[in-house]
Amino acid sequence: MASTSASLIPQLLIVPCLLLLSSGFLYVSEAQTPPLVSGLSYTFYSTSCPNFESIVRTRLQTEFASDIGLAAGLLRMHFHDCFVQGCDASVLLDGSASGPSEKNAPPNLTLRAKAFQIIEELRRLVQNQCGRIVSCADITALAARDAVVLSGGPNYRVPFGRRDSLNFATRNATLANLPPPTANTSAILSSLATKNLTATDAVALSGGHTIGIGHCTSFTGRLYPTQDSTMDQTFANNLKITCPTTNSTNTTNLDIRSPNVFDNKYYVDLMNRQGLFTSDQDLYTDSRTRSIVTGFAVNQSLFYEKFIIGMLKMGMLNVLTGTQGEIRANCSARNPTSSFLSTVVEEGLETLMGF
Ligand code: HEM
Ligand SMILES: *[C@@H]1O[C@H](CO)[C@@H](O)[C@H](O)[C@H]1NC(C)=O
Ligand SMILES: *[C@@H]1O[C@H](CO)[C@@H](O)[C@H](O)[C@H]1NC(C)=O
Ligand SMILES: *[C@@H]1O[C@H](CO)[C@@H](O)[C@H](O)[C@H]1NC(C)=O
Ligand SMILES: *[C@@H]1O[C@H](CO)[C@@H](O)[C@H](O)[C@H]1NC(C)=O
Ligand SMILES: *[C@@H]1O[C@H](CO)[C@@H](O)[C@H](O)[C@H]1NC(C)=O
Ligand SMILES: *[C@@H]1O[C@H](CO)[C@@H](O)[C@H](O)[C@H]1NC(C)=O
Ligand SMILES: *[C@@H]1O[C@H](CO)[C@@H](O)[C@H](O)[C@H]1NC(C)=O
Ligand SMILES: CC(=O)N[C@@H]1CO[C@H](CO)[C@@H](O)[C@@H]1O
Repeated sequence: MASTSASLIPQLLIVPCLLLLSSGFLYVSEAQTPPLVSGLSYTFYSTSCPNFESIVRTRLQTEFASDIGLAAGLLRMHFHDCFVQGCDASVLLDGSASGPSEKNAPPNLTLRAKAFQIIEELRRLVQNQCGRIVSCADITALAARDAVVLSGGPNYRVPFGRRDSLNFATRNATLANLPPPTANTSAILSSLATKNLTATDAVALSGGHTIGIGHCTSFTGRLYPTQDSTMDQTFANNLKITCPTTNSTNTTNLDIRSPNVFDNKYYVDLMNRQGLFTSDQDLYTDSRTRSIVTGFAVNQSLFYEKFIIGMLKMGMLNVLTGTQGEIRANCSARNPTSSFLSTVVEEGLETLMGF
């Protein structure tokens, strides 16, 4: 009996320590964390919606249990949102008669339809509990983080306080801001440089392709009419079976080694000439980024650290804060023209009663 309880004590001590480790945020030191844009904060909803993170996490656990592919859809959604016009949920707005929306521009054609529905479902759950306090842009940023974590990737804290745009981005803005999969490293680096993202950020963020799928049309230019010389032959042969024609509607995994796990295998793929897109494989071909790829391939912790830094920077691109934009009551639509009542709901009754 005495020995049992004696051995129990260290166990009780160890368990919370392990929990702390696994739920902790070990990958990025305080010093490396990019400074927060004014208006964003790690405690933004801690009194106004303390359960925000747990509501989202619980729901996504359920969703991913039935379709882990959704995690990839949600991660990509945040990327597209942030790159086009800023992380303002503009990607979620349905098109209007005034022009084609971001949702309808080619790069977005493959954003999983289900991912839009999930964001809206999360909004409903969160706003049912907290009121119209939490923005669709923040939900999108948090869902991306949880997609990473629940796919086995690193945890990190997400700053909140983003507000939702009043307008959607045009088709032209979308095309101008999202590099195509046919882009070489020069094009990727200069595109990301316009967002103040470095070569390390570019390589780390491309590691998002450690999960998810691509359509044949995104890479058959590397197979036909002539095969890209930087592609492994067996890999190419298999892709030709999946995509017998350039217009095949099939899809294939972005990371052949561990397609549903958020790990560093994407970089191992690149070193083995098994990257799917030109934009991926050229990161290993190009001398400016090759050593970064190799560094991530041999050190997953290093990848995680740089990925988090990249995600934090990306997640702060051109955000709306304070009284800019609005908090949407429906992620796919701008709020009906601001009425006195909706202002009261959003600003809180306290403000009104203060008069
Ligand atoms: C660097 C430039 C990038 C290019 C050129 C690019 C291009 C693409 C393309 C063409 C697809 C496949 C679309 C399809 O054929 O269905 C895709 C999928 C994906 N991308 Fe990227 N991407 C880039 C950066 C990123 C970033 C920064 C992230 C997130 C951190 C990301 C995450 C994803 C994910 C998770 C998928 C899979 C989506 C799914 O399975 O539904 N990508 N990307
Ligand atoms: C969009 O881009 C196309 C091609 O570059 C151009 O012809 C068109 O005028 C642009 N449309 C708008 C609304 O800027
Ligand atoms: C990269 O692509 C651009 C076109 O987007 C092209 O002008 C340039 O020559 C390419 N660079 C290399 C090194 O292939
Ligand atoms: C990049 O940094 C410059 C200088 O700090 C800033 O003026 C610019 O707005 C930044 N660009 C983006 C897209 O954040
Ligand atoms: C889809 O891929 C399978 C093999 O994975 C192939 O047999 C089939 O022909 C492809 N279908 C189309 C429409 O390309
Ligand atoms: C693809 O194109 C070929 C002709 O090039 C056509 O016969 C076939 O029906 C097309 N398939 C799809 C899925 O569009
Ligand atoms: C891997 O990267 C981490 C994070 O930067 C670093 O602390 C560690 O020393 C690296 N490990 C090796 C074996 O280089
Ligand atoms: C949200 O907005 C979209 C686009 O206007 C609309 O189709 C949908 O019915 C709205 N959802 C709700 C719950 O009002
Ligand atoms: C896809 C598209 O055209 N636009 C958005 C983007 O995602 C899904 C997939 O097709 C569509 O249902 C939605 O209309």
